Amino acid sequence: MNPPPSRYPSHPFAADFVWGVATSAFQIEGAATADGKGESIWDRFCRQPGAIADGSHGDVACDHYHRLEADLDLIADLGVDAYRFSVSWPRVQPAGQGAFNEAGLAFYGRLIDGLAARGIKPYLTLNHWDLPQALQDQGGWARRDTVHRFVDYARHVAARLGDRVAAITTHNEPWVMAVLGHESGLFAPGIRHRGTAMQVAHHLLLSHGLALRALRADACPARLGIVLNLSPIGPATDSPEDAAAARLEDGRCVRWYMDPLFRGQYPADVWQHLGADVPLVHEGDMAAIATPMDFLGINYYTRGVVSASGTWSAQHGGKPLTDMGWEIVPEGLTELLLRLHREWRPPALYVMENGAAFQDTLEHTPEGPRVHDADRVDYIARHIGALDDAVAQGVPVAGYMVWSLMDNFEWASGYAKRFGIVHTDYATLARTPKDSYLWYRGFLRLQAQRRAQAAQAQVPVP
Ligand code: IFM
Repeated sequence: MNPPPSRYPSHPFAADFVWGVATSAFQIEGAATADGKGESIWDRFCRQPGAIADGSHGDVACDHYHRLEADLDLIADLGVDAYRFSVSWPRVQPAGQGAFNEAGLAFYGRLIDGLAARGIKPYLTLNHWDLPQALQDQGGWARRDTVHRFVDYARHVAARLGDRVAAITTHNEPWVMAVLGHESGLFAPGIRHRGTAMQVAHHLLLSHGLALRALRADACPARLGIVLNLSPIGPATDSPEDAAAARLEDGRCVRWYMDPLFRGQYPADVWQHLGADVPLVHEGDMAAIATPMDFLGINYYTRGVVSASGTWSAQHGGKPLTDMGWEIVPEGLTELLLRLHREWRPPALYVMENGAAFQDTLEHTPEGPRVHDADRVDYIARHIGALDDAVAQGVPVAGYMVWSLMDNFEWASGYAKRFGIVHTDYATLARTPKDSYLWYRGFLRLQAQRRAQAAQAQVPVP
């Protein structure tokens, strides 16, 4: 299927705008113990009864580790400029400190070289949640020493791979690791303690800043940043109580990360609200966290609606939902990008993840297997339109990546939630490009044509 071009956003994007697709190591690689890989906190967490909705784990996942070449071809056929992936820390440094695992590093070397050979820019994430379990056994991200272990790991990976990637991001979604991992306990390592969560968040931010300083001192040529999951968060009603609740939730989810990264301070209202749960901050920490970045990455999926009687209200104002139960609010992306630009002025912004889970059906037709995921096509098209609206209003957005290349392990939801633009058959591990893949490919071809036309128009007539 090739949807009509009228479905594509009409404005041309800048010639150097980066279009991509994203994944993360634990969600697709599998090969949980292959070639010397160490255990991660997610390997361990999946073994806890009831932790994962369908009782699954990441041992095989999409088996990307053993299907690298075919998956690289899928990425290349899509026509993207960039591929965002993460390095599994326990694959390259099994104990999280000490010896590095050459076989693990070699895998990422092959991945990066394979992308380069296909003309695709690698965007590398150092930490997409899979902390080595050996470090968790010593206290994990709640322990200050883990900050220094991360900096060592970052320096080693950057020294080995940093000259072959376009960008390195330190952490993916520190809020998720801190709050879902250590306050609600829904994600690994499954801790339920707010004070611990706030200390974890501080250590993640600190390790980001110290890693940036170290990589710059090592003359790492890649552009450096972090990726936050952010949403516009508003009140459920006009009541002052709901407004106050929404402001606080915005403080905990957005300002708690943006203020230290761009202003070197935590928001005073949230600090006061936390009482005894505030993190221990050493002298110099805040300046380190605010080390200037080359870009800020954001992941956008939905908005937040908050009421005083219970945060993240269930009232959805009639908006359609994805299979995650998340409201579909493309205009929220425009609003968010405008606010980030207005309030914190990041030097450049990338939408590092955007996409949706829907119940897809794999159909066996005479032409072969097909997945008609019109909902996902619509979701992506409307969000690219919303991004376009922000760009038109002057926000310096430099790139956009669809989450995700293929259906994969969706954390505590297991394999039941499908975010891929490529369908994964978990029985056979066959990949089938969905209509959304074909749509995105068509969109990217149109962008490439426009770029070529623009370049031609600039060539002086002899
Ligand atoms: O699958 C996740 C990803 O790992 C981080 N961002 C949100 C996605 C969808 O839940």
